[in-house]
Amino acid sequence: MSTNERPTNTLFIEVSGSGLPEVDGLFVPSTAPAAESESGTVSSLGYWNGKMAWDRADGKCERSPALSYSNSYTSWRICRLDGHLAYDITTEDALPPTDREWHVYKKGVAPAPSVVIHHFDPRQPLPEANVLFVLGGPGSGKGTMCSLAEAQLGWTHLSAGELLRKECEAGGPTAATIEKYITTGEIVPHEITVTLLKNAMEKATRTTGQLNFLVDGFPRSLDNLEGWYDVFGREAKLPKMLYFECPYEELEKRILGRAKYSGRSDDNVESLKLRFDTFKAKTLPTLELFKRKNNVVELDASQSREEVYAPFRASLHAFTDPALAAQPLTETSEMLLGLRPYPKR
Ligand code: UP5
Ligand code: MG
Repeated sequence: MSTNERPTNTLFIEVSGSGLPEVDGLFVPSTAPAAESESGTVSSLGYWNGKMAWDRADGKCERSPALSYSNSYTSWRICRLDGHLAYDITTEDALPPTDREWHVYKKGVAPAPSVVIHHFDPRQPLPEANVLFVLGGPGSGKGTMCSLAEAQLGWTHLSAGELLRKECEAGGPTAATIEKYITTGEIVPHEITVTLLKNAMEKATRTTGQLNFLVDGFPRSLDNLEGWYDVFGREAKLPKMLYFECPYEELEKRILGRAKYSGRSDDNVESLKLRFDTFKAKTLPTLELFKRKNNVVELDASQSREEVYAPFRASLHAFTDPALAAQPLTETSEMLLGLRPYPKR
């Protein structure tokens, strides 16, 4: 592929925690003019040695691009302000690695930095996300279908319950409150949940460029919806709701099946009954509101996984990348659909 056919470099890179102020900061797509590099590769604007390249956003570095690839050393490198090397990492990866430590030229003085790749300029507000709410009784298959949409169709799945459980495990200041509400099947105060959702959405958008979100298990009450409006604004478009209809007997069967391996403190008959009571009292009025606004797609979730997936996938179609929609089922998707066993744990 010639350099002219490469996609435009639109990624932004944030380097932090290096302990070297002259390295920490934002790196933006390079504006260095096309040139022949040390290995003789002719690069186009935004590229160096055939790979994407970045300049310091403050324009202070003597060397441009200040974050670029060296073919001679097969390594990504970050420069100090004077143009000397501060960090490198030997790899042929197409982008600067974010999952491994970089080699430090002043070992013992400076720690390896953390490198975050942003798909949108972190100095600008994010573009508006495309959100769908997915609701239904406990065990109706929300998580399974949203995971399928993520594995197969490129959507980002955010389970409000999962975010709350992770926050609880992390043991932060809200952990005890969350644990109390989850075990009794009640709804966690919306300030906690909406903040977790907003942060997770922003992080996913910035680091993956992803704008299609399935928000699973939220809003579980009219109060939750108020919390959403408080944070995302009343003028923002109200997301559509996909509602999973499933009778209690089937929910109980599924939750007790899952209880054998889930490790969830609320996967038992007692908690399930409390969760179901909360669902009827608090969540169904939310469904009614969305129905009145003509903003719901109802799906019969009591059917087999494949029978639920077909209409679910169809409801996402308008926003799904056509190339992903056309691809054959991935192994993960086959497992989620129950067509292939999970590997033994
Ligand atoms: N399964 C799935 N689909 C199947 C099918 N079609 N046929 C046969 N089996 C099927 O599925 C459950 C089980 O059924 C799995 O074993 C699956 O393989 C099988 P799953 O996809 O996990 O169902 P899901 O609807 O996601 O069930 P979940 O238990 O997660 O729903 P809940 O709504 O109860 O749980 P959530 O995690 O959303 O919330 C937990 C608690 O967190 C709440 O009770 C509440 O206390 C708190 N919470 C809040 O306070 N606020 C929030 O906004 C969110 C949560
Ligand atoms: Mg779930």
